Amino acid sequence: MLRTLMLALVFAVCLHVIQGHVLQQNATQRWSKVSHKYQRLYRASYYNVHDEPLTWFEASNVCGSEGAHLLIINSPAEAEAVKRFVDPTVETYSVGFHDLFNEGTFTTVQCQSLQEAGYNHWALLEPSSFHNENCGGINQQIFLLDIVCSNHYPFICEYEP
Ligand SMILES: [Ca+2]
Ligand SMILES: [Ca+2]
Repeated sequence: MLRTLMLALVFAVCLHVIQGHVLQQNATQRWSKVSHKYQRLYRASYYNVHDEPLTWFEASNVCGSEGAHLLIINSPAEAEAVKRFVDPTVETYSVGFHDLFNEGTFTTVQCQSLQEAGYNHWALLEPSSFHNENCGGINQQIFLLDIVCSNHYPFICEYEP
């Protein structure tokens, strides 16, 4: 039941993106209230690192409440910008991809494949579990990890105007 609700939520985030415009205006309003917490680091994107560890779903909700989404890395250059920005002692951050819809097929929270998004650099031996690790994370080198969705990690939100 809980899993179904969570999947519905993630799917709603997908739709949110697809529906675009009107909802985007709401997102802009939400973001403007917390924009002072965001830094522009790479191209047009702004980033906010949350140090308080939350589950992946909670993290996704927090980013949504800020009019943003969990970080989607779209290029090695964006990964490099993120690397310079985050706390280098944190081993894992939650970011915006998962394989909740289709086991083993990882998609971003904007429903693109990792290849389409533009960054598909997995850490060594990752993805490591096809059954218990359905959410996305990054390590200190900003390589991708699959992580347990209910584990608590710091996370990064991204806002794209
Ligand atoms: Ca991005
Ligand atoms: Ca893993």
